[in-house]
Amino acid sequence: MMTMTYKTILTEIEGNIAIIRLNRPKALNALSHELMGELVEALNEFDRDDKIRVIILTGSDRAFAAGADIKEMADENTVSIMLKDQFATWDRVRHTKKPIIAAVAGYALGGGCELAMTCDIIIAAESAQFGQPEISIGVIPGAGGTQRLTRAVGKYKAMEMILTGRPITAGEALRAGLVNKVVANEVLLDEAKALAEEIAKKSPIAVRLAKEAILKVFDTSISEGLEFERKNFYMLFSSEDQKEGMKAFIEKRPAAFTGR
Ligand code: DAK
Repeated sequence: MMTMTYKTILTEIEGNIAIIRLNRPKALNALSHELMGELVEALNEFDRDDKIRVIILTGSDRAFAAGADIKEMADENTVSIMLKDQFATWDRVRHTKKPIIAAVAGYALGGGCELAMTCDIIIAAESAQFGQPEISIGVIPGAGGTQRLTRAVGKYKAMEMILTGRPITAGEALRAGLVNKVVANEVLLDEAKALAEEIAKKSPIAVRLAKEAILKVFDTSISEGLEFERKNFYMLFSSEDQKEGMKAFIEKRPAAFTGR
């Protein structure tokens, strides 16, 4: 059953399960402001709907999401990006009360990896690649990557991933504890639905309180880190390397960083 109509996502309901599919194929599902706004609207819609027990968030075979939209960010400065306060939108994802299963195929990079990590369970197709490549465009993760990735895979693996920007495969992600399960590409959504159906059978209130309790573990110490990351992320928009990195990406040429 289809639900509301959106421009950058597709939504569907099957029994007690809502499926949200990110749908900007030409931009590899880059997370534009519009897409994030629609995603949050859909999450709100399903969070309020008593018939829905579990939400699945997925992308295409090629990309879950290749990150925040670099073309939207490239000309931002510290003040403009702060005033847009996109964090308010992103924060809404983590405040969703119902469990969200990310079904990830292809690229889950930058904000895409962060979005998957904000979900509660991650099922990966064999084609999935997880990475935080922000360093290559002159910034750092800005939507929780330094905090959530480190909590998931530990300091050393997180350092390597974030400082080199190099992505890891689905198999490596499984070994590192970043994903729950790796499945063949063709059965990704079926596997996510099977898991969702299992959870949907439990008491919705117990599921809600269990999710809340599990997340509390992170909240007690994650907040300071997120604040710190945010300020540093804003600060990078005063640097020449951010301008150069993003411009070079758009012009499809290697970036020449000066460390200024
Ligand atoms: N943004 C905008 N467009 C993107 C994109 C992105 N992140 N990723 C890909 N595209 C676009 C490409 O520009 C290209 O568009 P056209 O040239 O055709 O118009 C199209 O998607 C296909 O991409 P490619 O031609 O590059 O495809 P390839 O197969 O050759 O390469 C790739 C795929 C995923 C390796 C490559 O596209 C790539 O490196 N993409 C960028 C990956 C990346 O650096 N991601 C991190 C972005 S920074 C925040 C919240 C979150 C964030 C920041 C702030 N707040 C709440 C304030 C997060 C930041 C990031 O994610």
